[in-house]
Amino acid sequence: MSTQIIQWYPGHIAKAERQLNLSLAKVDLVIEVRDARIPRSTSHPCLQKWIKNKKHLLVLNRRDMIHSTSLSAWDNWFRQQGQKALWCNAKDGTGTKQIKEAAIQLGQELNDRRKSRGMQQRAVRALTLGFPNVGKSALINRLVNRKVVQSSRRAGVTRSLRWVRVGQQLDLLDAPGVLPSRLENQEAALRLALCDDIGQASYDVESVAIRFLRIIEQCEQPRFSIKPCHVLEQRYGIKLKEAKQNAHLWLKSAADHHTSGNTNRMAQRLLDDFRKNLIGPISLELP
Ligand SMILES: Nc1nc2c(ncn2[C@@H]2O[C@H](COP(=O)(O)OP(=O)(O)OP(=O)(O)O)[C@@H](O)[C@H]2O)c(=O)[nH]1
Ligand SMILES: [Mg+2]
Repeated sequence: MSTQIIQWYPGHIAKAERQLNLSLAKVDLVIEVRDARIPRSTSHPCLQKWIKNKKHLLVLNRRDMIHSTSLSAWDNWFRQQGQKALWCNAKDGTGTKQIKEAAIQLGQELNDRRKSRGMQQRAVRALTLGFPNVGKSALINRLVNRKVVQSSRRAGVTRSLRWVRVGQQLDLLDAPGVLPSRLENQEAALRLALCDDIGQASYDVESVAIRFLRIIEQCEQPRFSIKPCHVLEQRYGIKLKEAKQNAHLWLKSAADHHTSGNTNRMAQRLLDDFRKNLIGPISLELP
């Protein structure tokens, strides 16, 4: 991307990072949550520094928002890097049982060590860490099978730390999402904006929608699945050909049809539909 369209680092994120640094001392395990659509862009550069010698679980959430072929490709890639990815859908609960079991298993290992040193056993303390809106709070609610923490569509919902007990063996700490203070790569910033991981105050909705249309044009999906550009065409009745020539033209035509010519509202609708998974599974990053 040639021009910088996305600016951020709101004050509440700086506060979130300070809170995070204080709470890290109190936990044994970091459950890192990333967005399956953008596993690279939701990997925080400070992660290794934060984890140090703590236990670590890597969770890829929103598995329902990508195609199974992309999931397998990423899963293999992580394996090659010596990492095991736990895939889940924190909205309907798929894969969350395995996360709970893995956390408890790591807690057991910690307790075995404590026991061998003559110390009392206790529940493992885990912190959910990740970018805003990746689904950390939704995951916690799934792990306890109750709505105990607030979870909703916009980034920056969780503003303070909150401990949640999951049975006798696991204590979870819900924390606000964190972002790197600087992001040199504007392509990654665009993907974070598309996935609603950064607040809308940081960018111009129309510019982001135009760039999304250009991604859609080139989007290669696995064989037998409908191409996202065809989904767009079916959904909004605007031919792909127009978008191919000019994403601005597509937005204008779609706005004429659906939002009384208001391109800003149309841009918002397009992004909302993507975020609600109405344009089909789209991997914005592949290994
Ligand atoms: N489709 C789908 N939606 C999900 C999934 N996980 C979470 N969501 C939705 O994504 C939205 C954001 O979830 P949150 O749990 O608030 O995300 P968070 O990481 O806690 O966000 P912050 O507190 O802002 O950092 C909610 O509307 C969830 O219902 C998932 O796996 N699939
Ligand atoms: Mg939250």
